[in-house]
Amino acid sequence: MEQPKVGVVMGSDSDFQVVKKAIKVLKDMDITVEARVISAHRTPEKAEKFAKEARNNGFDVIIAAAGKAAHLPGILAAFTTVPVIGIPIKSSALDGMDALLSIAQMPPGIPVATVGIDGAQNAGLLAAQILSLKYTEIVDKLEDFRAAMAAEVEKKDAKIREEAADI
Ligand code: RP5
Repeated sequence: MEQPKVGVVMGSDSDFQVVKKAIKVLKDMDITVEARVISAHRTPEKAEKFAKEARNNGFDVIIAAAGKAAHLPGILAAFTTVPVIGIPIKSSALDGMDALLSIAQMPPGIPVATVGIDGAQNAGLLAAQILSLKYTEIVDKLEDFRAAMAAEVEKKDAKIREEAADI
């Protein structure tokens, strides 16, 4: 039976602390993750090979994280029609704005779905939502995630109402 599988590629191991949040959300939903360090600039041939083989290697979605002149998501997207989600990493003097614009401002024809700066959890969730079209067992997991999130907000609401009443 086919398994949902996401490639989580980062430009450097220094991106890993942020990228972990995408991996966690995917693993919590029983989605197979292959995590890799591949640099668009330092190992361009490897980036090309990974992207060209992605569909045959069973990847349904690719998440690509990079900081600074963040060309990794765009380069991967150029070599595959598997959907690519880019995570701009806050790793430079420009606080991630450089990466955000490098990832979001793709030319027409080669889209990269871009989440916010360091928005790794949303990248994982968006990948899961895309996968849920093909693997419908993920739908319940997405709904459970949202219900848990709403329950947290309800708790916070009750707490703040109590605290505000005491001021
Ligand atoms: C980017 O440059 C990487 O994605 C990382 O965010 C940043 C710094 O890389 P290192 O110098 O820490 O390897 O390519």
